[in-house]
Amino acid sequence: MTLRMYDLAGAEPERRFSPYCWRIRLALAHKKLAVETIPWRFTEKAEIAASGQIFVPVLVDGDRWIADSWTIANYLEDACPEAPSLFGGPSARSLTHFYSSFADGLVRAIFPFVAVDVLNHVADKDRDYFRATREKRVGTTLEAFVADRDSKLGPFRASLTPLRTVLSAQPFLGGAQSLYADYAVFGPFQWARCISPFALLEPTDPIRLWRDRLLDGFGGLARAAPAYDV
Ligand SMILES: N[C@@H](CCC(=O)N[C@@H](CS)C(=O)NCC(=O)O)C(=O)O
Repeated sequence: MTLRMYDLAGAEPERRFSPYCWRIRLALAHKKLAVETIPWRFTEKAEIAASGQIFVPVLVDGDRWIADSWTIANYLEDACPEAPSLFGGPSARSLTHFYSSFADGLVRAIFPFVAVDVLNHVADKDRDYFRATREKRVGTTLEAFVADRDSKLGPFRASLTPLRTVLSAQPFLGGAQSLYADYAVFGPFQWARCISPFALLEPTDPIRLWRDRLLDGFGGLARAAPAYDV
């Protein structure tokens, strides 16, 4: 397989910060697949037009263009059955869909903390697009949206209790080893640390310790990315 992946980048080409792309970076590593990542900016829609949609990640396998992280994860699982399973079996695949969807919700839950930090890292040519699309979505300016983020931190951390309970009892959501469920939930936390100095998690939080284990996975793949030490 010769794989390429369009991967969201900021003003600095090496600052890769999409929560959805990070899931797939780790999924590819789990499957022991090499990939060429192509830095992509929000406004470069023409570059991924062959995928028939406007979001990354987009994986290109020969003449196949595959979009949407959940679709890509399933594609990798089916295309490489001999490599370590991303899901751990058919029932686990169905259960993992929930983790993927839960992680999408985490992206929405974290955005009120990092919205302006994202804006500050996007490429110049993306700034107007990012601000306009996101302000339309949240119904206010990005600055107003994050203004009271300190007061939202306690409720956010409390909302993570189910995740914390499980990760206090076992090293990974997958058990002794990480699986795609881990990569899906890791993505939003990696997104946040790649673009924001705001500490979402306390240093001793079992969720942070789990996140750090994933940062160290695959030879420190995710830790090597430009990011803040939070
Ligand atoms: N459901 C998609 C969501 C992907 C997504 O929202 N990607 C963002 C980057 S984090 C994007 O490409 N946004 C382009 C835009 O907002 O125009 C997936 O799971 O891959």
